[in-house]
Amino acid sequence: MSEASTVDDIDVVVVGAGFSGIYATYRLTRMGLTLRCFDAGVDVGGVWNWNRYPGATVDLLSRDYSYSFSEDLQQEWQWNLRYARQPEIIAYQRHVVDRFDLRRFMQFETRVTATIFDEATDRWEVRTDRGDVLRARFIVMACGHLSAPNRPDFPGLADFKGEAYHTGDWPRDAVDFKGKRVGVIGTGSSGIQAITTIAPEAGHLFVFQRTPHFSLPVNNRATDAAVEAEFKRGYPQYREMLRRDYRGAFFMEGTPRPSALGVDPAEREAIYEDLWQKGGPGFLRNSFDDVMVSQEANDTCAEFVRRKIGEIVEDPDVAEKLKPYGYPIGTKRICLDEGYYQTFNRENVTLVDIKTDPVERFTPDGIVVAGKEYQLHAMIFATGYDAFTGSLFKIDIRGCGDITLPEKWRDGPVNYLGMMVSDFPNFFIIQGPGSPSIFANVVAGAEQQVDWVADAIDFLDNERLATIEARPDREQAWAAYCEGLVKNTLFAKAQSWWVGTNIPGKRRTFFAFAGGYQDYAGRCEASALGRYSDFKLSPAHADRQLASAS
Ligand code: NA7
Repeated sequence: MSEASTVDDIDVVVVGAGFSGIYATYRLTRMGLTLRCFDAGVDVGGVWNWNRYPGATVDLLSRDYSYSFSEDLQQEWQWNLRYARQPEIIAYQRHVVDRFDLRRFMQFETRVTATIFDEATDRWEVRTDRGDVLRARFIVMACGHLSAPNRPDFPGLADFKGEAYHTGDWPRDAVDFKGKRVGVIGTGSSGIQAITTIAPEAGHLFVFQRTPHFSLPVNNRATDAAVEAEFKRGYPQYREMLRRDYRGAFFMEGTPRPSALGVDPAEREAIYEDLWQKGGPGFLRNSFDDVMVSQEANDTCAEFVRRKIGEIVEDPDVAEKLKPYGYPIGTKRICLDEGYYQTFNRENVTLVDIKTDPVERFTPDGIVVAGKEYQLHAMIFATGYDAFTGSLFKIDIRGCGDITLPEKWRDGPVNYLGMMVSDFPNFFIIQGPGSPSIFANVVAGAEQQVDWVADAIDFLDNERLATIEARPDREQAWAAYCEGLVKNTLFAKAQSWWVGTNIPGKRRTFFAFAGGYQDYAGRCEASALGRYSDFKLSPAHADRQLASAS
């Protein structure tokens, strides 16, 4: 450990200035704690700062995907779109940071490279790529579960002379695709949004598809000022309702029936049709309770969407290639779109199947599939992320006994309450494995987790304790509980970043807590009410030594 006398000694280091980091900065500085927040980006935004690709849009209602901690803030902010696009989300985040004067705690274009725990002083030493060295009592990892782009190593990629972009690391300056031959690899949410938006501009767009995803119409539109004004009168009650929701978000009106198999086919079709027409994220959830539990029920839903694809896409061969088969609908994150399937009716869009014939190689001028070279001016990689652990493992994180986080998690990312890891005292992970994260409204989740962290710090200070840390027995119990939640569902069948199978060699684990936002928040609250007796709590190191000597 460095002994430099110039080292800042503060209470908290927050890593990341996205939704979680912004709220952590607000909440913890309002408690009077000294804090620095670092972010590698040029400004606030977190994943939204890097996801600048054309068409990037949130898949929850904007009014849900926003902070609830300030009534003034939620009353004064006006969303323009029901599902906000990236520039509007960034504008909102900047507004929050400036309104609450948080920028003075933040340092941008600075990547945290190491956080190392010193057992002798109960302090974390934090280092950055700009040469900062700090000591902090607490670390709040708010670095996002989708912020380490997955960049597959295609043969010959280094030879490609055209422009290359990743949706998760998009340039700040606008990219001009006008008249160009553009390729896209990846048809998850990012790919689907980018393809739909870029197709009208590109000269020709080639979509290289490995696995077709299920995509549903989002039915996005401008918000109505009168409707919003009326809605805002009940905002606090609405937030209260969201806190009791499985996903911490409003999934549109609808009362799911118990079973897709318990109604006759015509009625079932009418229910799916109604939800399809309404659009948005409520399609699965508001249809039938058993669609994510029973394969047979799920098949009815998947077949409905496949039929829709067949109706929308004019070329039957293209339609057939776009239809997802072989996995239950909803086990890869459902995509929401604004005319994705219609895009394939355009003359300037070509779908290339890279499942049957994988990419052979890149050449200086393009890409070769099934012996044919597709010449490209630009290639877009919409290939997703090394989710959950990718962003954490980029940092040299060492806990007690110098154990690194990757060593600790060799057999899977075990922790307690999705936030704390044994041997890593005072180290809080926001939106980490074992927390609702992607299974909930991440803004609501960030507020709930950061509030829990704030209360835990407050408790330690009041009780004159130095550290809080997960207990191994509780970690095992939490892992078993999380696993049990998905065991009898179709989610266990997923092949995607939800379980890590998109990254070669990554251990298969279902990363999110699937018991629902309300259940999760209740368990966190119970721990706090129980005075954190389910954690290992320790006095300061010097007091520990005194106690053991006497
Ligand atoms: P996703 O959902 O992980 O999608 C990545 C896409 O890239 C998906 O179609 C993958 O096909 C494809 N992919 C990944 N690696 C390869 C290789 N090596 N070859 C061909 N195709 C590949 O990431 P997104 O960014 O779209 O979405 C992530 C989340 O961000 C999203 O849910 C929102 O919450 C925001 P595959 O399905 O693996 O066959």
